[in-house]
Amino acid sequence: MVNQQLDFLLPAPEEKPQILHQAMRYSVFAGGKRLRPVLLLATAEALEKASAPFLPFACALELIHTYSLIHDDLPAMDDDDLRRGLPTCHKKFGEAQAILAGDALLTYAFNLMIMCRGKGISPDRLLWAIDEVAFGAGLKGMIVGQVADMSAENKAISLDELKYIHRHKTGALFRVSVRAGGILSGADDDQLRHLTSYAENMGLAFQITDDILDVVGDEKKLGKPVGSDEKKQKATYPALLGLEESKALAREAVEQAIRFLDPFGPGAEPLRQVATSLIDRES
Ligand code: GRG
Repeated sequence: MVNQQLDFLLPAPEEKPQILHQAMRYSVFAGGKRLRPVLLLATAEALEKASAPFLPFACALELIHTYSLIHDDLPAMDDDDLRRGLPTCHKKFGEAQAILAGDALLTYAFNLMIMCRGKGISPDRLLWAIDEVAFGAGLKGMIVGQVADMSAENKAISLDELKYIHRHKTGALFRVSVRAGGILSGADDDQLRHLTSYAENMGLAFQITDDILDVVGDEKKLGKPVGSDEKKQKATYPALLGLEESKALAREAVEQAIRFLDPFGPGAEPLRQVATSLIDRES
C-alpha cells in the first residue's frame, strides 16, 4: 500500500525537471523497509481506525526518512558511496542534485500531510500531528541528534550520551510515527502515553540491533574486530557494552515495548510484530 501510494504521489520521472524527480524516486524506491509509515498505519489499526485516509501522512514520514539518508550520505556528512547496496544519491546524480532532492522530499512531505485534511480528521488533530513531525524531524529530534552525533565523532562518549544521540537522531522519527498515528486516530491521553512508551522502547531496540548489524556486518566483510571502524570512530552499543549485553538489552527493550501494548486488543498485533521482528532482523 505504501509503495503504491508513494508511486502515485511522487511527480512522474518524465515531469520537468526530470533530474530532480528521478533523483527523488531513485532514493525513495531503493528498497527501504517502510518502517515509519508501517508504524503509523499499524497504530491506527491498534486503535481500530481505518488507516487508508492516513496513507499520504504515512508516506510523508518515508519522504522525510529518505531525505535524511540522502543528506547523511553526502561528503560533508558521512561521505558514503553506497546505500542499500546501490550508489548513493549524490554518487548517481551529483552532490547539488542530491541536496536538492533531499530538500524537495522534506518540503513535499508537508504537502502530503496537509493532503489529509477533511478526511474525517479534526483540523486541530491534523495540525497537532504535523507540529510533532516538524519537531521530531528537526529541533527536538533528528537534526539535533545528527549534530550531537557529528560532535561525538572520534571521541569517547558515555552510554548516556550515546542514548541521547539515538533518542534524537533515529528514535524521534519512530516516536512521532507512532504518535502521529495515535493523534490522527483520536487516541486519548492514556492511549497516547502507552503508544509513546511502545515507540521509545521499539526505537531503542531498533538502534541497538542496527549497531549490532553494523559491527557483525563489518566483521563478516572485513575480518575486523567488533567495535572497530577505520573510517570514523563512532560509538556503538556493542563497542560500549559488548555484543552479548547489547543483544540482551535489545531483547529487553522489545519485551518492554510489547508490554506497553497490553491495553490494546488484537488490533495491536501488527505493532507487536514490528517490535518482535527487530530481534532477528538482517537488514
Ligand atoms: C542529515 C538531517 C540529517 C539527519 C540524518 C537518520 C539520520 C540523521 C541519519 C541516518 C544514518 C543512519 C544510517 C542511522 C542508523 C539508523 C537508521 C536510520 C537506519 C536506516 O533506517 P532503516 O533501517 O532504513 O529504516 P531503510 O533502508 O529500511 O529505509
